[in-house]
Amino acid sequence: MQLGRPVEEIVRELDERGFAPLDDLVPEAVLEVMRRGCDDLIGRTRQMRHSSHGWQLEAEGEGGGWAARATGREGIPGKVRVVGYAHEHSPELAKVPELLGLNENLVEPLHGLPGDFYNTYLWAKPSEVGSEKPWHQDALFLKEEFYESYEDVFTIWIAVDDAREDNGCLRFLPGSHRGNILQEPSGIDREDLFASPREPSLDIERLWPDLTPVTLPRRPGSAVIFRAFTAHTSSANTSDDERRAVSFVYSLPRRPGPAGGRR
Ligand SMILES: O=C(O)CCC(=O)C(=O)O
Repeated sequence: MQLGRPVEEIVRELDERGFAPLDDLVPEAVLEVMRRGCDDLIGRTRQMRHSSHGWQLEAEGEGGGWAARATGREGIPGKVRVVGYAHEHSPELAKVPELLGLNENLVEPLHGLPGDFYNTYLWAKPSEVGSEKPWHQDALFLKEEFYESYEDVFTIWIAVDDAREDNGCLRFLPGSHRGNILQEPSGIDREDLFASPREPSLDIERLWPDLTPVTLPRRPGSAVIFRAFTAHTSSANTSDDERRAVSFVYSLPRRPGPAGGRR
C-alpha cells in the first residue's frame, strides 16, 4: 500500500485540519475484494424488513433509516444504510486491514504506536434513498472509559464507488477537532443514543462560525483518514448510483507526555 506522500505531511494535516485525504490508497485487487464484501452484505439485506442493532436499513418517512430503527418501523429490503461490525459478517471485509497492512503502514507511522482495531463499517448510501448522515463527531459514540487507555481514534474511510457531491461524498469541517472538545447535540439521550428517533446532528454554523466546510469527492480506492473529534457529514444520495464506502477504525493508545494527556 502506497501513502503517496510523506508521513510528516499527513501528520501535520491531521493535526491542523483533523483529516487528511489519501489518494489511490487501495490497489485494484484489494478493491475487488472490498466490492465482493459489499455486494454480499447488501445482498443479504434483501431478506430483511427490519433493522437490527448492527444493520440499519433505509426507510420511508420522517427521520429515514435512523428513526425507523429506533422506533421499530419497517425499512426497505435491500437498501441498507450502514452495517456495523461488518468484519464479523463479511470474510472479505475482514481480510482488508491485513491485505493493506493498515496498522503497520498507516496507523503506527502516523501515531507512533500501533492502534487497536476497533470496528469496520459498511456505509452503503444506496441509490435514490440513501439518507443524509448529519454533522457529527465520532467521539460522541465513545464511552468515557475509552479515554482510560486511548487518546483518539483514526478512521480510515475508503470509497468503493465513485463518491461525488451528488451521491453523498463526505464533507469535513477543518479545525473542528482542535482541543478535542465534544459538542453534544441537543435533544439526545447520551446513555441510549440509538433509541433516539432523531439522529444526533450538530449546528455547525452556530458552534464553529469561523470554520468553513470542505467537500471531499473520492475516486474508488481513494481514502481519507480522520480523528474522533473532526466534525463530518454526508448528504443524501438521490442519484441512480450507489455510493458504497467502508471504514476501518483504530483506537489510538495514549502516548506518554503532553499529547497523550490531552483530554
Ligand atoms: O460514509 C458516510 O456517509 C458517513 C461516514 C461516517 O460518518 C463515519 O465514518 O464516521
